[in-house]
This record gives sequence, structure tokens and C-alpha cells, in this order.
Amino acid sequence: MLRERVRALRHVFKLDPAKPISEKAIQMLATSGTDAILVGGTDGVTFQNTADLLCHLQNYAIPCFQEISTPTSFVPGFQGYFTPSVLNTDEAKWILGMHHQTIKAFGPFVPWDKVLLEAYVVLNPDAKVAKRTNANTNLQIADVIAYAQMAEWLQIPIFYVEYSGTYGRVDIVQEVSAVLHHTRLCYGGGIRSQEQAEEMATWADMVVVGNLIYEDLIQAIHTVKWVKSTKKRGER
Ligand code: 1GP
Repeated sequence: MLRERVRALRHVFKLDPAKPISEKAIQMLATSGTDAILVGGTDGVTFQNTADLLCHLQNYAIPCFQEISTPTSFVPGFQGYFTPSVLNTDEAKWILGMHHQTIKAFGPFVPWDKVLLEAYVVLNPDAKVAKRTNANTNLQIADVIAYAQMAEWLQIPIFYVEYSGTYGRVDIVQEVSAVLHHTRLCYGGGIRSQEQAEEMATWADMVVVGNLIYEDLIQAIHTVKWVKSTKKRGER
């Protein structure tokens, strides 16, 4: 079951289909020991560039999931699909509006047993995703905790603290960690060093590394061992 598989994810690389990447880099990522590769991005994601990337990834045994940002980029063949719902926006289309339109258009083709909802809280105001979704990033810790509690109450399997492009506040991740019992806590954003990887892995169930892949591939590969050798505090 997909929910069970997600529980086993500790380190994940996020690949953006709109960014060029070499075959050698794909091989290094797929054989790095990471638990999965998540394919998705904010700009320029198409059916074609996602399908091309999946085609290369399928040469390896690594589990691959697609994070669906636009309905038309849905590509069959992934082991699972994550659909983001941004909780800290007032624009309903980024919460569940896109899901509604997608189901209306493609409902009979949705592989429901392979789709999981992700509750996002977007916290870097400069990130493309924050601007696109008009996210309210000016939040107190209490707001983020309340969003996490909503995710838990709604039985959303993943709560994603998203700092895409910048390293986030560990105190927020730590406090959110304390209120989640069934929902998995995912952290992504700005991980570039051993200290950062270990710090976030101490409180998050799942750590996502994205931009570093394109900036310093070797350092990105190192994050796998840094995250996976860190024991999460209060491991469930
Ligand atoms: C992006 O959370 C991921 O959606 C990872 O963030 O690209 O900053 O590593 P970075």
C-alpha cells in the first residue's frame, strides 16, 4: 500500500523535469541509496519532459513518484502520485480547487490506490511556489502547528514544511514534529551541508533535497548518508 511505502521514506531527491540533467547524474542519484525520487516542479513542467525523465529513471530500481502540479502533466508509470494542497493560501484553487478540476476532467483515469494528498505549508516568501500560490508566509509558529494539527485531523498522510530554495527554521520543524502522530512530517528547503541535513533529519520523518542536485551533485549525494545516519528524535 502506498501509505506504507511512504512511511519508509527517509531521504528523497526531488527532480525538476524542466531542468536539464545528464544520464550520469541520474545514475548517480538513482544508485545513491536514497529512498525515492520525486519528480515535480513549479514552472515549465509538461507531460513530455516528465515522461522523458521517467523513461531515464526506469533504467534503475529506485522507486519514483510524481508530484502533480498541473493536471495535464500527469504521466502514467510512476509507482505513486502526490498531490499538493497548500494550506496557507486564501486561494481555494491551490487548496483543493485544482484537485476538483482534475477529477472532473480525468476522474475515471485516476489510479486512486496510487494517489496521496500532501498538506503543504509554504514558508519561503521568495520561492516560486509561494508567489504562484499567493501563500501567506508571514506565520507564527502557532499557525504552522495548527495547520499540522489540521493535517493530522483530516488524516492527510504527509505534512510538508516547504522552504524551497532557502534553509528553514528548525524550531518550527521541531514543534510541528511534536504534534504529528500519524501524518508524516516532510521537510524540504535549502539543504546544502551536513549540519543542515542532520538537523532537519532529527525532527522530520522525510527530508527532501532538490536544488543542491543542480548546484553540487556530489554534495547532494552526500546528503543521503547524512540524513539516513541521523536518528529522528522521538521516532515513531
Ligand atoms: C523543493 O522542498 C524541496 O520543493 C526541496 O527544496 O530545492 O531548496 O532543496 P530545495
